[in-house]
Amino acid sequence: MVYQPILDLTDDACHSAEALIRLNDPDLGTIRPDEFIPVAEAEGSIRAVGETVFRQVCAFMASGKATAAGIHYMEVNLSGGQLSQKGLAEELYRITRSYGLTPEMLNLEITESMLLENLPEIRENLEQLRKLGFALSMDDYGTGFSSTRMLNTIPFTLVKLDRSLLEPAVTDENARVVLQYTMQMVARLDKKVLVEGAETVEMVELIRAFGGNYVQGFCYSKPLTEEEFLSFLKRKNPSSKEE
Ligand code: G
Ligand code: G
Ligand code: MN
Repeated sequence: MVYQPILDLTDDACHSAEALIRLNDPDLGTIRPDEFIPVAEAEGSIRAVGETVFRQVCAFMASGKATAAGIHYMEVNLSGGQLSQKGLAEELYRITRSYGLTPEMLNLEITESMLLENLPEIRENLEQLRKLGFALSMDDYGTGFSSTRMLNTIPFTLVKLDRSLLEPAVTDENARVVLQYTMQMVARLDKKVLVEGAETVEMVELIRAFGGNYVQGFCYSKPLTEEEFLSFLKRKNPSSKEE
C-alpha cells in the first residue's frame, strides 16, 4: 500500500491520507490498480484483495505511528464487488475492532458508478456502515452522472471532486463556475469537500478561495510508502508528537 497525503485547509496540516494499492510483480514490475482491480473483480478475488487492503491499513493505523504524527483517519477505496457482498459492514466493523481501532479512523471511498445499478444490498451496506460509525466519501465526483440524488440519499460525509473539474477551471471561466458552485452545493448539503488533482500552488489557492476543506494532489504530495509518509508527516506536522 502507498498513502497519498491530504492537505487540510483549515490548518494547512495533514490529518488524513488515501490508501492506494500497488501490485509489484517480479516479472512485470508495478501494475496499477486500474489494470488489475477489474481483473480481480472479474475472476472473483476482489473480496480477498479488499480484505487484505483493509487489514493492511488497519495494521498501519494500529501501530500508532501515523496518529502520533497527526493523522486522524485513513481513506480506503471499496470496489463494487466488495460493496455488493452481504454482511460487508459487520465484517469491516469486526476487523476494525480486532485491531483495537474505531470506525471513525476509517473513511470508505465509493465511486458514483458503483451506485448506478442501485442494488438494494449496496444501499443496505452503506447505511449499515454509516450506522456502525464509518465515514463514507463519494469518490471521483464529476466523472459519472454527478447525480445530486446520490448526494442526497446516501449518507456521505465527504465528497471528492474529480480532477477533471479542477484542471479546466484554471483557465476557463465557465469551468470555474462549475467548480465553484459544485463546491458550494456540497458545502450547503453539510458535507465536506475535497478537490483532487491539485498539481500547482495556483490550483490549491483556487480551491481555498472557493471554500474547499481538503486538497489532494501532486502539488502537496504524490502517494508515499509507509516510511516516506511518516517522515513527510514529521516535516509537515511539526507540532505532532513522536512516540
Ligand atoms: O493510485 P492510482 O491512481 O493508480 O489508482 C487508480 C485507481 O485505482 C483509483 O481510481 C483508485 O480509486 C483505485 N484504487 C486504488 N487503490 C485501491 C484499492 O485498494 N481498492 C480499490 N477497490 N481500488 C483502488
Ligand atoms: O480515483 P481515485 O481518486 O481514487 O484515484 C486517486 C489517484 O489519483 C491516485 O492513485 C493518484 O495516482 C492519482 N493522483 C493523485 N494526485 C494527482 C494529481 O495531482 N494529478 C494527477 N494527474 N493524478 C493524481
Ligand atoms: Mn479514491
